[in-house]
Amino acid sequence: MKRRIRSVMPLLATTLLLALIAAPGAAAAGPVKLSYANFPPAPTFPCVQMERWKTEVEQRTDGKVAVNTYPGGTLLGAKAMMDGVIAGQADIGCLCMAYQPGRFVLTNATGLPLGIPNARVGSLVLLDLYRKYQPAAFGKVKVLAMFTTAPTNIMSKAPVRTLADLKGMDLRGSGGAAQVLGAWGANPVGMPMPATPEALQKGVVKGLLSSLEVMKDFKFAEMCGYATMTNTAIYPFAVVMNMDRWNALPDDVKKVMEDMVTEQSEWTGNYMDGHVQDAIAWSKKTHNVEFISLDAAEKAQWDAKLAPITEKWVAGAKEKGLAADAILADIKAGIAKYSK
Ligand code: DTR
Repeated sequence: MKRRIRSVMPLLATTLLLALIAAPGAAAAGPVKLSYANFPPAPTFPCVQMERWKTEVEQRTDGKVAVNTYPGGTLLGAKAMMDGVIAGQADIGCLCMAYQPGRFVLTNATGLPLGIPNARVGSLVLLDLYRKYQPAAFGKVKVLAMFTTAPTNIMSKAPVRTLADLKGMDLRGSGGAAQVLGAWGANPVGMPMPATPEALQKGVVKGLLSSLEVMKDFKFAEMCGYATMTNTAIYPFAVVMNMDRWNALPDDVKKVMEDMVTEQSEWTGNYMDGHVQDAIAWSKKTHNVEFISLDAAEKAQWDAKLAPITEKWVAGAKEKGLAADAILADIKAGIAKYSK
């Protein structure tokens, strides 16, 4: 008898093991693990908002979800983000729409010089625009947040006080910001933000057009002694999730994430606006950066040069069958609504 039991033991053990392997869901009752890719370094605002989202989601789902974050392009780089998420190389990814301007034509309209006054307003306007028009560019992913930078300003090694100072200057900017630089007579050099510190160091560019928090987060204040307050076009961002991974989530987890879309977008806008103020104070105090204001007459000249950018976008968007005039009207109405 004993012998017989002993002989079936290995069989039982094997059966049990096979059952465990065949039913990983039942065996591993641990959290759903999600990978979240981001392209810039950890201290920058896209990654700060990523960590905030991770913490909130993990708490609000009572540990049903564990988010592994990958800042600094360690999982997906700036331009590979959207396709990488669609292909499932990362479950979630954060992308800057300006790095692929032809791909996100509709939502990139928020990057036109239309007077978005701050990142909070920009983020809410962008999210509304996305929700209303549901652009095909986001059709293969689940959008978890959309937000914008604060308006952009010139940071440079040499002072820029007039359009003449800007003429032919090699400055870094992507998408809408690159068009703005071109319209002012500078020489726009396109590259994602993480490539910019080296380009500045090597002198490939003499400055950049971006939101000012990068003076602190990328320590550009060490190399750029001047900032010219142009307060122009923002950069739009999106956080997207692989559709199959989204569909496979339990309903209560989906609800937590769904409920966070507007909140996270607005939180990021507010964080950005506050952080820009910190970065300005820090740059003045720590590196004695001079912040140059344009007088009204000079600013009017700069603004006048930007009108053709919007006209060009309207023509291109109409060619693609987009309701360009309505889109611009919605952006302007959204700016008025959220600026109150
Ligand atoms: N200004 C855009 C986007 C941007 C602004 N701040 C950061 C920080 C990290 C990455 C991107 C950005 C840009 O210049 O690319």
